[in-house]
Amino acid sequence: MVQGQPNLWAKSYINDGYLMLPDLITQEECDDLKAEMLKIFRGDYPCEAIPPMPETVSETEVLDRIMCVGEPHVFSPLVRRYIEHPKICEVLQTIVGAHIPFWDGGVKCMQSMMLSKVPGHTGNPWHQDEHPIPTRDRSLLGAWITLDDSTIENGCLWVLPNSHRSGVIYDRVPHDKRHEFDSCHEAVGFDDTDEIPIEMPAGSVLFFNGYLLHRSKKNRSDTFRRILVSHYCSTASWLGWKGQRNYRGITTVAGEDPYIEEGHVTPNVWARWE
Ligand SMILES: O=C(O)CCC(=O)C(=O)O
Repeated sequence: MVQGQPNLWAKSYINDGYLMLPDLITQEECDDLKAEMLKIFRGDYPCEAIPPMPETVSETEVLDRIMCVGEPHVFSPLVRRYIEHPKICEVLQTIVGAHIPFWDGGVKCMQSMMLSKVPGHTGNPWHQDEHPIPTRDRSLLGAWITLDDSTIENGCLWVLPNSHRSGVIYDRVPHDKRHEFDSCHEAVGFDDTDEIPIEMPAGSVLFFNGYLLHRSKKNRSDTFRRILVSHYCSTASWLGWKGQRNYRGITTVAGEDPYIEEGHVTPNVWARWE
């Protein structure tokens, strides 16, 4: 674990493919985000993808009905604040493109997601985030904020150390492990015996590279494992994503946007129900 030493953040991130920093988010901030998550999942914001539920429904019932909400920052000013959180941006400006010669420190966010992971919810099988979201310079990074203590029992992230190094993308296929993982396809073709769990206290942030193989397992505890994860890359990278030559549903969080003349689009909010 590296803390308070920006010169070591980049070294550690490049070498290991991930960097875990505790205490970036205060307990109070975690509580604010958890309260906002409840509103979002209950359907308090007018949004076609998330039909409203009555206010009388319990927190567990609200969080149980949806596994993941995509792009909540579009309608939630509070979530929007966290994709631009000053402490997170300080780290991003140091590590996102640290491997790229002459990188100017520019960082853009192209996606946010909130996962509820109540007891009994399944995990997410092996994958690399650059598989669906390819950058041109291997700069994709996930910033995974845990709002609860994230443990092996409640379904923390597992990573395969060094798997980001080769630059190889492993293809994803349907799997038959629905007792453990959700319906997303699973990356295959590598040896996963060296995987390690990343247990994290609430308020910690895991920064991980888009080529790093990672997964999470089923929540077998009686506690929630709520998270907000946002994905970023260098501002200079075109984003050939969602059928676009250079996807423009982005928020610049550090530096200048060299493609500003291409304008912006508003990301579509979505929800994954199983
Ligand atoms: O939080 C999880 O269980 C999975 C998150 C993930 O795989 C990701 O953010 O890429």
